[in-house]
Amino acid sequence: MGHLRLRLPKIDPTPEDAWLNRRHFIRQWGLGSVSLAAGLGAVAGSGLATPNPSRAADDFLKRVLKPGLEREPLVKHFPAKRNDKYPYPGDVKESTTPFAAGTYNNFYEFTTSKELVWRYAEGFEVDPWAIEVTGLCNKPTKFGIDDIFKLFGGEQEERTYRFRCVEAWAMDVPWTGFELNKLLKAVDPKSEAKYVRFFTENRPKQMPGIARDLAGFQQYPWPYYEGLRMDEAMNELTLLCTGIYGKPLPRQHGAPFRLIVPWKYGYKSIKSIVKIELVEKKPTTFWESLQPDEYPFESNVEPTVPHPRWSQAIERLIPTGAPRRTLPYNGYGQYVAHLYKK
Ligand SMILES: Nc1nc2c(c(=O)[nH]1)N[C@H]1C(S)=C(S)[C@@H](COP(=O)(O)O)O[C@H]1N2
Ligand SMILES: [Mo]
Repeated sequence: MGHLRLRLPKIDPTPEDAWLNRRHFIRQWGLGSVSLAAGLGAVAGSGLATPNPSRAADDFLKRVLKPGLEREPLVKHFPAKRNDKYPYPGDVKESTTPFAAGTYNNFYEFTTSKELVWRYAEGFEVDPWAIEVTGLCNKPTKFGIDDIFKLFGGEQEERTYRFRCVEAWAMDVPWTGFELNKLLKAVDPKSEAKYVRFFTENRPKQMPGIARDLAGFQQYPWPYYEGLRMDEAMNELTLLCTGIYGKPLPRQHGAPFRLIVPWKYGYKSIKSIVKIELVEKKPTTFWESLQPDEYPFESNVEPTVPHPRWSQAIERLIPTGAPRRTLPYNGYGQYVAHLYKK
């Protein structure tokens, strides 16, 4: 993405996700072979002589997927009740993406190496935390973690959505969260509020990607910021997401609170949100400000509109790399196509 030229798909063979069936993954993506056992040993610190590799893999998984929020009584809100009204659409019968998603992340505040985000984010403090909701509303409010769970914890659901990155990889994961419209209604938006802006935390001391850019590596306009139209933000599909796989979000997935907008490319689903602002005029976004022709404000998933540098017709599932057809609106047209009728 962005100024860095993006190679597609960008998979660096690193030991960190060796607990996956890495060889299969690598073969599928045409990147040669790598030793699974050596990789696992490097991670678990026990080398090839690991007496019980499955236990090592298990411990590794626990470390990788460590929830950001762990204290009582918040954790009692997990797992949330399942909502199967929105099963992931499409023509392929995969099960949910196995935990692979936690070692393949985009979160540029930490690093541009997808396989390493989870590790760079391990020291990121997510409790205490607050989301300030401000701008064109009658009741601007700063919601702390406890406020959010007290007000909306009971409204949490688990939904498995298809998730599609603009880089043409995709996953199916069960998110936990509640509809963003509930939070927005709580601040009583004014009628002039036509757009919603979102901002990620900006904490260079704990975000090495930002620190590196402050030292002159890239001219990214931190903090990361995104935007939606008001009607997109109010749509039933749009989640303020608090968890994945039935537990609070791990840091690499955007703990403690991130957006999920399943019919748009992944960069719209902004992570670790600290501020939401209701505005009248169409705002710009982080990626749009860098490359408007590649990452426009709307950015709905659309197979017939290629990215300037690659086709969007096919996507590849992590972790296998299995191809499948991209669907218009990522398969969610019945819920959102009406928003875009001209
Ligand atoms: N703050 C912030 N949010 C972000 C990003 C980011 O770099 N910073 N990357 C985006 C992109 S490009 C994608 S594909 C998704 C990835 O979410 P995941 O790591 O939970 O799969 O997060 C999005 N949200
Ligand atoms: Mo993405």
